[in-house]
Amino acid sequence: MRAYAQEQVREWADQVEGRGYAMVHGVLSGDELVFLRGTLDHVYAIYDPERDGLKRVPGYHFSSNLVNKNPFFETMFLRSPVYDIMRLVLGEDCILSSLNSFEPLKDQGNQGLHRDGPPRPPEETIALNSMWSVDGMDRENGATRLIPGSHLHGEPPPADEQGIIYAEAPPGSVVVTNAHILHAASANPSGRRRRVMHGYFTRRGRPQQTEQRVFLSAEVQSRLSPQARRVLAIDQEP
Ligand SMILES: O=C(O)CCC(=O)C(=O)O
Repeated sequence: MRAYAQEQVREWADQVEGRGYAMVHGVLSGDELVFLRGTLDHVYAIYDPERDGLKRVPGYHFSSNLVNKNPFFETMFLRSPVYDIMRLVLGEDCILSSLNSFEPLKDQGNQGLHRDGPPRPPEETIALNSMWSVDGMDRENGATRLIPGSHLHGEPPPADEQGIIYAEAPPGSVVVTNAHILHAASANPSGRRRRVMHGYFTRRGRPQQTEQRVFLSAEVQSRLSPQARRVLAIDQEP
């Protein structure tokens, strides 16, 4: 696995706290992207809201509970430098809240700006998201848009979306965001594929969006590493 200099990881963590996002290139290899395209299409096709914990999202390909879907996802969330950034901002013992995948379909996807959770408390960031780009995202296929710095106040989204930028992310890159930032998926007028996985982390002690102990099968739980069990909060309350 690729090693990253501590100073570089620190710089990304500072960006996530300062402007609210960091862009990390080359986290997934070309072979992994080929594998993920096929695997995610299979996962979308067999999605079961009852088993996987969240309703379908009309206008999108969607799956929650990815850790339960393929051994690849049982370690992906521990990968450097994404997990290192999470630990720097959220504490060594931070946990994975959910691992989902989300893709706006042609002419769909124009979400309203929102925060993932409450405004940021003055004392500390509670949660970070990581968006793992499988096909690449740009302005024509529904890139995430966000307002840099908006995690530092609790004001509602501006109607004119002033200050918006598009997180254009080539295949294999990961956009790490402060979960308190105003952001949204954009419309996908081109209909080009835009598969993205969302690895959402939070501080230990906070509830998980997917309570992993409940939603992971006995078979998956039996083969998790001790580190993965800790980060998924399998053996204790989150
Ligand atoms: O995938 C994206 O571009 C953002 C999705 C999002 O913000 C959400 O579903 O809450």
